[in-house]
Amino acid sequence: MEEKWWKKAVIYQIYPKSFQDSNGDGIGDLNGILSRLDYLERLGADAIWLSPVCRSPQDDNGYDISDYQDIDSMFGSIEDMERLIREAKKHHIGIIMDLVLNHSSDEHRWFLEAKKSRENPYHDYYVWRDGEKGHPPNDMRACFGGSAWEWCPEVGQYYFHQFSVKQPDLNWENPKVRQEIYSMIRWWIDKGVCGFRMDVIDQIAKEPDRKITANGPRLHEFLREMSRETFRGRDLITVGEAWGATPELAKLYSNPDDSEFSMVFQFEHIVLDQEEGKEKWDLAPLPFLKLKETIQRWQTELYGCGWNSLFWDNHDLPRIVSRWGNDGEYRVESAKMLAILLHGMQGTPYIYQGEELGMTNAPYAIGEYRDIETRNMYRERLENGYDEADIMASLHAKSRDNARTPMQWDTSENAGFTRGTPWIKVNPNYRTINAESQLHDENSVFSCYRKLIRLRKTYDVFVDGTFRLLLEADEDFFAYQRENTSCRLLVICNFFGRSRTCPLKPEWEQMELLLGNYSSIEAPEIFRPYEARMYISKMEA
Ligand code: TEU
Ligand code: CA
Repeated sequence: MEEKWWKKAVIYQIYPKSFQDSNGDGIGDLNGILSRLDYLERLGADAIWLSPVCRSPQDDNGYDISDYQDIDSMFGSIEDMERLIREAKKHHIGIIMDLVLNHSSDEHRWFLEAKKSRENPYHDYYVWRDGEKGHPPNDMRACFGGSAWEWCPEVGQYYFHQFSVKQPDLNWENPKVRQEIYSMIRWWIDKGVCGFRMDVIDQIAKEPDRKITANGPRLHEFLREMSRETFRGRDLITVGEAWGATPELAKLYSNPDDSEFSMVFQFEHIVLDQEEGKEKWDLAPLPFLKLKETIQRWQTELYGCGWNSLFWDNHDLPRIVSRWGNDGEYRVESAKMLAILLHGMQGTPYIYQGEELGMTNAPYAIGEYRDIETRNMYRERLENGYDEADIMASLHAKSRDNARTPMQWDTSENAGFTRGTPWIKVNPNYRTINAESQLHDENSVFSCYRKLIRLRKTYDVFVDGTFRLLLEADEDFFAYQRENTSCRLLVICNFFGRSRTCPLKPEWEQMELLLGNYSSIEAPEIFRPYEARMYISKMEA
């Protein structure tokens, strides 16, 4: 297994708007991140993925970019970015940029030109269709609600947008668009970034006349061209967001021949707790056996022919300790259990800001939410007659703002995030859940993550060991083992809040306890609520 640095690395995702404000305007910024590099180095992160900081009208919190080669003034300047890249390197941390290539902002100069006339040289940078006002080309819906077609009176045509009206889809069929994008990527590579996260990259080869968005026919042709023209052969990490990925497709995306990306974010495990064929708002209990089967399939099918990303959280997802752990009595134990379970697997682990503290969801009142997806869903579901209490229950469980409340640093006002008024309310539980109270506590969630990051660098079995699921039909335990020629790793997690006797005792008796989430073990065969243990044994040479 050839050595790529990102196979041993752990990536930390920062949502800049909510990480650390440095100038008192209530909005996180680049100089705020600069001031927290010591914290990130102490955790042991090898790189930080920054959600977009480029110039944007902020309709979708920066995922609507109006200038790919300038920093939005709310986050700082391009000089601040260059300094952050330099200083992060001194802390042995790389910077991964978030590239939003499926669409731009409607305030990007390309679109401002495009809508001037059908003959404008930039018109075909976007996806236009003739039609009559009030009669869109077809009934495709946008991800944030409403039609995916917006009437543009200036040219008497519709333009296509898979996301908000202010996020017109780029036309990847147009080679000029592709070349503009490749030159922008090379510009960022020359700035010294260590990699890229590619936003909804499986949707760029869209064919709206055939209602195709994800996995379009020319997708891998475009991805291979992009790789050849930009990051291929360089020691960069590239991770594509691919909601429609399957293990078969992931073998293309993460082919070790370097033809496309290092890996993708796939979401098959993420969508398990919603009603089949419905939306994420239509809540369903987590099918635990299906979760184990899904994760096992991804681990085994990519072994030796691809590479997994490992994550529970990101800026679009609710916080895992509230979602599949227990954010009440067993918050610390379950947060650590979920960390041990994930970080023992093969792949590159991603830690989302605050996950390393066991930060929780924030059940807000509707007026305290900021996210366009949340606001549109609330309005649409009310209009469609949903019960308001049910709507709020869905938002409390799944709103993206659960992940976007400010980072909880300490017990000072606004959790040390800002001395101004935060752009979104700080979760009131910051007085008990914050970094300052955990940094020097050996039993904290933070210390558990720090140990896991170091274990991944110490034992090759985390990187190249095989994966075998154990107790497949057990309704409480998620257990697996990893093995290579020199080591065996055994991870046993009680995924729920009932104490259980574990039938794997013969397995661990000759093994060394590497890490657990309870400070001591009285009766080894009893796994307490959310108890997790990682055992290791060295094979006879
Ligand atoms: O997300 C892609 C995407 O499909 C998600 O928005 C998902 O549909 C939604 O979160 C499920 O509730 C990427 C970015 O991660 C997201 O923040 C952006 O809003 C979106 O693309 C558009 O750029
Ligand atoms: Ca600021």
